[in-house]
Amino acid sequence: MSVNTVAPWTIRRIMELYDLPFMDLLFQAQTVHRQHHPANQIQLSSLLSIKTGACPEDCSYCPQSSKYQTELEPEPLMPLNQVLEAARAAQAQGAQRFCMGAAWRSPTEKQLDQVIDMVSAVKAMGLETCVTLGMLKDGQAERLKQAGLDYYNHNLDTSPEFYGQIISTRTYQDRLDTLERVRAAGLNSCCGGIIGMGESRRERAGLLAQLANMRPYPESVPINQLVKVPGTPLDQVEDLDPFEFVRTIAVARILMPTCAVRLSAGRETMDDSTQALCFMAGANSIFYGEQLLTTGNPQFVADQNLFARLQLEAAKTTLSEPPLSLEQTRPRAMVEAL
Ligand code: SAM
Ligand code: DTB
Ligand code: SF4
Repeated sequence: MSVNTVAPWTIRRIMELYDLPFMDLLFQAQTVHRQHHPANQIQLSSLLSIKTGACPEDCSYCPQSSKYQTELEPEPLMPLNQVLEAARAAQAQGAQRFCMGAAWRSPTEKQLDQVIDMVSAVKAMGLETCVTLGMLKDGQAERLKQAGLDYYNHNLDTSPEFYGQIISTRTYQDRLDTLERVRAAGLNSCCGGIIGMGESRRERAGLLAQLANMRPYPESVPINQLVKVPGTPLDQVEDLDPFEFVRTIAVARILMPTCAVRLSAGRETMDDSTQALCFMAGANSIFYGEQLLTTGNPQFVADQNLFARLQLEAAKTTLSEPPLSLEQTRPRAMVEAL
């Protein structure tokens, strides 16, 4: 088969990777990882919720949805000076990217004006910038790009088959349309999902197939473990076997060799050994900071200790490297096996 006519990843091929003996899967993932990334380097992104709660969407996992009774106190859009204070604090701790999240279905032009001021000011501090604001309309991604935005985060969350059990207020196609706008504006795409919502392994494979078959696939792929928040419809869902989460990281690494795979939400309840296995499986990015958007994340000092014990270090910025095409990035042996 010619490398120029690469077939999409099929669910069957992805399931074959998932089904490998655990050690074989990790070995393969770490081998792919080392062909494309410096060993032992982890990218550090810090998160800030710039507008919290009272969201009209019904995402079943989310404490910020207005449809569910959680303990969260809604907060309006944060003033610029507070955002910059948080960005300075994150930078002082060693964060490389500052990600600002808003609980919106989609921003109005006026809201976007305010976010644009935040993006340019954070960028001017020498931090990489990322925002997640919900669905974008025509022209909005271009405005963000002009303001100096590096990444737009918009997750597919799960497979198309399982999606209807999780969200009813926006469609899978709505998400793909926003991701298209992000790409067309020349922004880097940050797109991943949530594992442990009661989906099957086949549905996890379905999410990874969607991500890996994008052309090009996202530069940044956050793999979140569900944070179970009391009051949300998923707060009683059964715990996922940690090895299944590690397998998901490994398969993501093999399918998308050049992307940053982010070990995202869920680290607060994950033991150090599981995190180390995730790094072995090819995770090379984390959310660094004591808060995600509304829920907790490990203390700075805990992460600094973990890095010291594992001899991991903060990565150099990856922004100067242009994304490779799918054909360039899929290892030849895998292409031939398809
Ligand atoms: N409101 C915007 C949107 O959904 O497009 C942006 C913010 S939203 C909170 C960003 C992402 O956070 C979601 O797509 C989801 O993947 C993740 N997320 C939210 N709640 C979570 C939870 N309880 N556990 C894990 N990930 C979660
Ligand atoms: C992503 O994939 N995970 C982050 C970020 N992108 C915006 C959000 C995780 C949120 C976890 C629940 C909370 O703290 O509200
Ligand atoms: Fe709103 Fe985003 Fe939460 Fe969905 S995930 S309820 S869109 S804040």
